[in-house]
Amino acid sequence: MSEQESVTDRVFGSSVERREDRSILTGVAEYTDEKLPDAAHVAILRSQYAHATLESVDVDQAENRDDVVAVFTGADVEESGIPNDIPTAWSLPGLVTPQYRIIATDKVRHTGDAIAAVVAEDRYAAHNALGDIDVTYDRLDAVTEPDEAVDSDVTVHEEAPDNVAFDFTIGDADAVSEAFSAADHVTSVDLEQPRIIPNAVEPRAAAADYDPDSDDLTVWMTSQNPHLHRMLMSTATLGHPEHKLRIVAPEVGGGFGSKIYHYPDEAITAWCAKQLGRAVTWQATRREGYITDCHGRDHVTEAQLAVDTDGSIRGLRVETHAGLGAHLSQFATATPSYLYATILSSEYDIPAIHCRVIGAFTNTTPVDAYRGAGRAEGIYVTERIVDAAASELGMDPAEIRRTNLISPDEFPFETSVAMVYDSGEYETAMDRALELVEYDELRDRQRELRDDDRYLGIGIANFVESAGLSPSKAAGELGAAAGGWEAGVVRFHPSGTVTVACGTADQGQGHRTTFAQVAAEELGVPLEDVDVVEGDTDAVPQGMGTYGSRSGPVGGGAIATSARKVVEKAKRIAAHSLEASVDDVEFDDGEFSVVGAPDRSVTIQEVALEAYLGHDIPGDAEPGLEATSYYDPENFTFPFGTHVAVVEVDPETGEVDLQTYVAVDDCGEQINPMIVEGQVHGGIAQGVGAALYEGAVYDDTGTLVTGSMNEYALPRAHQLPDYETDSTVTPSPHNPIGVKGVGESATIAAAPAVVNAVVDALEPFDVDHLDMPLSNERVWRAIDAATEGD
Ligand code: MCN
Repeated sequence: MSEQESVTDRVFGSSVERREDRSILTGVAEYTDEKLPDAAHVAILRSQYAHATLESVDVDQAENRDDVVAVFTGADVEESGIPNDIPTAWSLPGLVTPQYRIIATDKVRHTGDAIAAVVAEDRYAAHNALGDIDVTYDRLDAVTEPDEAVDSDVTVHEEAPDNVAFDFTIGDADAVSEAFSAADHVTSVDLEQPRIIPNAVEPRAAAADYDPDSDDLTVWMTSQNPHLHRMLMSTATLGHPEHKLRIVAPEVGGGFGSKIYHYPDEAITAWCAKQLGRAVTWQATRREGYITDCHGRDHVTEAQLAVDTDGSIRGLRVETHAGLGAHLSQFATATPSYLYATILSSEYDIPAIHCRVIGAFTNTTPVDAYRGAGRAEGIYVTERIVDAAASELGMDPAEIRRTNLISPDEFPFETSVAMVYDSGEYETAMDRALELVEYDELRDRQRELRDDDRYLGIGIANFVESAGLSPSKAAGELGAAAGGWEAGVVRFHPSGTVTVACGTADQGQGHRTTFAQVAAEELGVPLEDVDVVEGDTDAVPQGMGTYGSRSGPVGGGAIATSARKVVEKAKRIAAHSLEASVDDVEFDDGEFSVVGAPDRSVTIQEVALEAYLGHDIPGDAEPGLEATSYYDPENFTFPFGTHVAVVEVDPETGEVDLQTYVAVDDCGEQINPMIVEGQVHGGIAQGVGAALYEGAVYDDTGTLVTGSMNEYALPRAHQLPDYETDSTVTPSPHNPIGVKGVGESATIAAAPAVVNAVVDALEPFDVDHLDMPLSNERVWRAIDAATEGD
């Protein structure tokens, strides 16, 4: 334990070192693929085509190989009689939900669809045998773009002849029409947000062990939410009794949303283990991950802003075609509807907003939440169109934002898209960001440089994020098949040390550190005396998992609530042994003492021992000292902030040089400022990646052209500047520890900040919008088109 970690004085809020790092950095940490070293290996045959009828699947030759244990097809899975239907976890009115089989039987709808599974003695044998499976396809035309899908002759699912899975609207259309009629000016922007492919360090993996005698099935897997995976595998795909199914997420090398979902692959792996009565393991290759891990974004949007000449925004109208891919992933419905449309107000008081989203099936990898999910897409629309309006009105982008900011005395603030923001000091954060970047000086410099044909651009993005989906009842009324609560257990051991268990599941966020900080602070015990358990359905009673920046506010809230229950009980026991009334006992820094008689005191560790001895506790108290809470927040938390990007664009090459990046974030109380800063750093990289480099490309046949890291451009360290980060602290008034989420904030802010900066740089060329990714070619072509004939 480092010296820093022993600090118990206000451990909440201090930058203690991450406990997780030593084992990760020294290679001691164990990942799924290492869990069953003697297991047989599963390899999965994927479709050669994006859209085809399966005429026949001949596995004889593969089966006859010496090193092959078995080969299974979709027909074998059907015959086994399991439910075999990966479900969506969020229904919408009129939603079309075609069956999503774990191995295809009659038709394949994207190149990631599974056609057969080989089990062999080793990984190479399993992959080699895939080549011996003979599939006869009847190839069909494919559709890949969501806006084209709804007018296409191609039908992905017979249940949805026009490829429309849902048609969602929110907001008051009449009020928006009135706002547009009354406004001085209307700004329109058409924009596309391309697909993002998640790139965790560890590709997805599963390992399964089945004991036919006890019927116990254990699955280790790369999971962001083991309990949800257990429930879905039990009820929807495998039909294995939930209490006989254990899901364990060991070290998970990053997720970014992609490991939330129940994919066919872990069900196939577990099903093979059951069929064979033998341990099996499956590890995705990177290429396999690119065509099967749910992608993010894929929006085609038309937006209009009604605004007066003084910059006051009157209304916003948005219509989006959202790509869902070939199958409905669990949150594919909620992400482009509720998570997207309800954040369109950003930090502004917009009196009328209306949004329509058409969710469309295409012959592509399923689309679901990716870091920033829905909120990133929504904030991008608003922050782009506000900039476009500023440009058309001849206003400074900072000033149009300032004109419309929700002021601190307006909280709780109800937006016109159904959110009630909990707290915010938007102008303070924005002023701080502008001060750090030296905004006024930069504008002067921009003017000077333009005289020398140099093109500096300054991009501002304000944002609000809805973090920690809740409350459960409201989510249920809107169609969710999952709750917004989190379970937290705080258990004293007789010797005075503490185990905390939480239903969240870390993939790199540092929960073992921050959750220990929360418990240590509440209980007044040394940090090193608290251990944190996560990611195992046998060790944690229940849980909802880690996504949507919920673990800090909701998991942390559950742990604090349990710790407070423990302290309450301990106080009664302490009062009993101090022979004082409970009302006369106070608790401070791990010690109970009698008010006015500080020498009459007992430590919480002494009380813990007494609680387990049970010799001298109040008559109505049970022995033991532990508590479990299912904390169900009354609302989301709403982190916010302002990011500013500064770029210089080379007009000869179109190259964008990202020179400066300033981020001011407010995530309420910070459990661990160093971890918060790390989250902001990682988030900026992913937002910059989306703005400048990333973006999946399909050809017309539905083949993923950017199918590996050779073609899909991820941001490299040398392409990112040193970030300047700062924060303000506006606690969430309803969260037990004042915490708001932070895990996605920077990804949400970075893409619009960078795109706004590039478009600002190109103002002299009258370029009013460019779609991501802003590759050199795309930027150069825009400049070239603008200067043609010059
Ligand atoms: N935290 C804090 N103070 C706050 C808020 C949070 O100290 N006011 C701490 C938390 O205790 C936690 C971390 O910051 O250790 C992130 O907290 P939170 O914002 O609650 O987010 P989650 O832990 O729920 O993580 C999910 C979020 C999401 S949605 C994605 S995507 C993402 C992200 O976190 N994926 C990540 N950050 C990631 N970081 C890594 N290393 N790997 C991923 O896959």
